[in-house]
Amino acid sequence: MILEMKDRPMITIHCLAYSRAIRLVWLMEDMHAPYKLVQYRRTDQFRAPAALQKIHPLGKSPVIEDKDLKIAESATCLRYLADKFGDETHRPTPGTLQHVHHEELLDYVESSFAEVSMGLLLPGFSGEEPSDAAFAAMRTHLEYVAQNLQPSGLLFGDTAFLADIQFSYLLANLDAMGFLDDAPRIKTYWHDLQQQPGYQAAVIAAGPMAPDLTAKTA
Ligand SMILES: N[C@@H](CCC(=O)N[C@@H](CS)C(=O)NCC(=O)O)C(=O)O
Repeated sequence: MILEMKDRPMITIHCLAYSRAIRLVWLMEDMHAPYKLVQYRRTDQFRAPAALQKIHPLGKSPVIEDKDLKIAESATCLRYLADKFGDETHRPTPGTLQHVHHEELLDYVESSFAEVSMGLLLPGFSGEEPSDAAFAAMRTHLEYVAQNLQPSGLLFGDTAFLADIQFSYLLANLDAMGFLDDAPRIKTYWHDLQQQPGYQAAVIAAGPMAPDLTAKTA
């Protein structure tokens, strides 16, 4: 929902198509928090357009603006937004071991899981076969993620926490390329994430997290 409300803080989300920024839209929708969405198309080479370079020196998405403050890095943005709106429903209680574990998983996604995922996604996007080493590394990480899931649920229950939201973008792209086909528990996890109301609202507002690869080959 894109609202301008007088007495509530207005966050701007700079959102590239098919990008990690859709994670932030999901959280804002879950919190019913007002935000302004500025959308950018990808170039023909599937890169960010030059316009994003004017927003932040790295020229990547997401970037959020809150008055004079600009923040990149989706994990930092998620934490900032949850704190800003006093949200208590997307993280375990502070001071508990669960909370520490949640922070660990939230950081793990971009610090470790993304690199291993990109080992498959980047060759995949160029129509090349990833290396055996890349597949082996992915298997190790997908097993680790599966070990952290509740027996029949998400990471911490049935509703998405920040770490679940953070996983969504990479899982969407891995699944779109068929790289989750041999990982049934992770495939179910991704299926369950897509049933979350915040995910569905985010996709309506900002578009899908992964391009429809079947459309290209049809
Ligand atoms: N670690 C950063 C990654 C940001 C990032 O790489 N964003 C991608 C979109 S998902 C991007 O802007 N790519 C366009 C490009 O590099 O040209 C985060 O979690 O926000």
